[in-house]
Order: sequence, then C-alpha cells, then structure tokens
Amino acid sequence: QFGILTMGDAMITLNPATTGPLRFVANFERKVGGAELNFAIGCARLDLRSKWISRLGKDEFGRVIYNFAKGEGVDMTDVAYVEGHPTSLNIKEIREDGSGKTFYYRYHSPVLTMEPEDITEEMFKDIHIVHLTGVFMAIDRKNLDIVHRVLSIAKEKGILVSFDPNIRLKLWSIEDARAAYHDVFPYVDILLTGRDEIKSIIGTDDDKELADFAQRYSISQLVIKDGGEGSALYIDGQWVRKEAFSVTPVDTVGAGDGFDAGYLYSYLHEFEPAKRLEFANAVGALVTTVSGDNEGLPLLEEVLSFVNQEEVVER
Ligand code: KDG
Repeated sequence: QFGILTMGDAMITLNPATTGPLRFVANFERKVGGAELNFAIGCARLDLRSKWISRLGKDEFGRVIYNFAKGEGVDMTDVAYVEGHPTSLNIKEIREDGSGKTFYYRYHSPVLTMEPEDITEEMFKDIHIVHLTGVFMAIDRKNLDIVHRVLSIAKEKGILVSFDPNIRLKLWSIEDARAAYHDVFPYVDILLTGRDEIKSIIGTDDDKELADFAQRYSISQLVIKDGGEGSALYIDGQWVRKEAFSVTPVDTVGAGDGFDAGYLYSYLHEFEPAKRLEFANAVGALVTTVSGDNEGLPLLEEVLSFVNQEEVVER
C-alpha cells in the first residue's frame, strides 16, 4: 500500500437548507470540508494509506471532524486538539441559479498554532508522496515556513512532492499567492492545477509557455484540470490529453481534490499517462454528482466500474 501525506485546515461546512441571500437562511446542514482533508479522504477511499497533519479546536466541531476523518480511514496520528482556537467554519450561500458564495470563519484557525518544529522526520515514514495545497499557505503567511520544512524533509528523503495551488482569493491576494507559489514551485515534481488558475498565476495557458514553465522549474508532471473540457498532462516533453466524462453535476466543490487523489493513485500504480488522466477525470466527475465537499469521493471499485462503463445493478 502506498502512503500519502498532506497537511491543512479543515472546517465544519454549513450548507443552507434553502437558496437565496444568507441572511434569510434559517436552517443549515452540518457537513465537513477542507481542501486537504477532502484530498486525504479521497486517497483513503482509493485504498491508499493517507495521513493528514492538522490541528482542530478542542471543541465539539473538532470532535466531529476528527471522528469523521478517522471513520474514513485517514491516519490521524499527527492531528492534535488545541485550546483557544475554535474549529474553522465555512458557511455557504447558494443562489437560485446554483451559483454560490463562501463565508469563511477561520481567522483563528487551529492550524495557526502549528510551528515548523512540529514537523518531524518520523511523520514521513513509509510516505511515497507529499501533497500540499495553497490553502494552507493562504491562511497565514507564517505557514510558508512550515511548508518549507515539509518540502525540505521530503526532498532530503527523496519523497515526491505534489502541489495544487488551490487559489482562495477570499484568503489572500493574487500577488501574495503568486509570490508564495513561486517559492514552492522549485520543489514540486507533480503540479496539479486548474486551467484558469495557472493562467492567473503565470499569465498564460498556452501549451508552449506552460511547457517552458514546467521545464524551468523541473516539474516532471504538469497536470491541467479543465473541468468539463477534461484534462491535460505535460510529461517527458509532450502533451497528453483526455476528454471529460459526461455527468450531470449537482455540486462541483471538492472535484479538484478528488481529481488530485485519483491522479496520484494512478501515477503510483504506474498507469500510462492517458490512463492517469482518465482515472483522475473519473474521480472528479463522480465527486460532482453528489452534494457536499467530500461525500461524492468514490471508492476504488466505484471508479473502476465507472471507467469501464460497467452496468450497476440498482435493485
Ligand atoms: O476544495 C474544496 C474546499 O475548498 C472546501 O472543502 C473547503 O473552501 C474550502 C477550503 O478552503 O478548504
């Protein structure tokens, strides 16, 4: 079994029971979210050993997240409860046309209590890939020092580094985000990014310029996620592409996290490049068919039967 390590802030997500402006919503459904935790759950559902480094508030919501993640099979050894920092919240507004807004309450996120010294070499035992995302860095600039510690231990140990910028402009400016990403890129082996996202980071999504960018930073696999348009991979000097699966999406949040888990699963299991994209596209597509940030993350057998277009017996 391959081991994956990630790190980040999780939150209780309150999904509105009714559409329209948040101030008129009286009822919510309590769920769990957080980009890196979604990713960790996605990996666990694909039967990877999945470890998540984090901090949770020593409160009822912290318990909810801990029990949920543990129940999903995520390794919680390096998650601690902290006093004085309530578990983060993400309250959503959904408009009648399906579009949405996010209201974060994570200014005192429990992960703000983390220090670079909290990252120990022991955490990397039996880990094959370290996967980080920009969300953790966006919460507070000082998290960059923690990220650097993780990256340098990974490099020292010859562990592959995967990164998803996951831009959150509600948490930081594009200028700050760009500067931080450029600090991280030299360590990255696998970059998983949305097409619009990479365009806003480097100013272009032209094939040739993306290839130059990958070469400049020695990024050996540059994966471009393009939602309904499918995905593309720049590897060994060439572009490989795969069209998206056709599904009826009900909630696209978390699809990118699922895609990342799917891509890394298929890479570790030595799928051919086009098959990696196909597998990752399938995970992403399946996530969008279920409401919630991580409920739709499929089990391994569900992805395989979806990719092989097997007929599912419903009753
Ligand atoms: O990628 C999905 C996440 O964005 C969501 O679960 C929570 O907004 C969130 C975050 O910042 O992690």
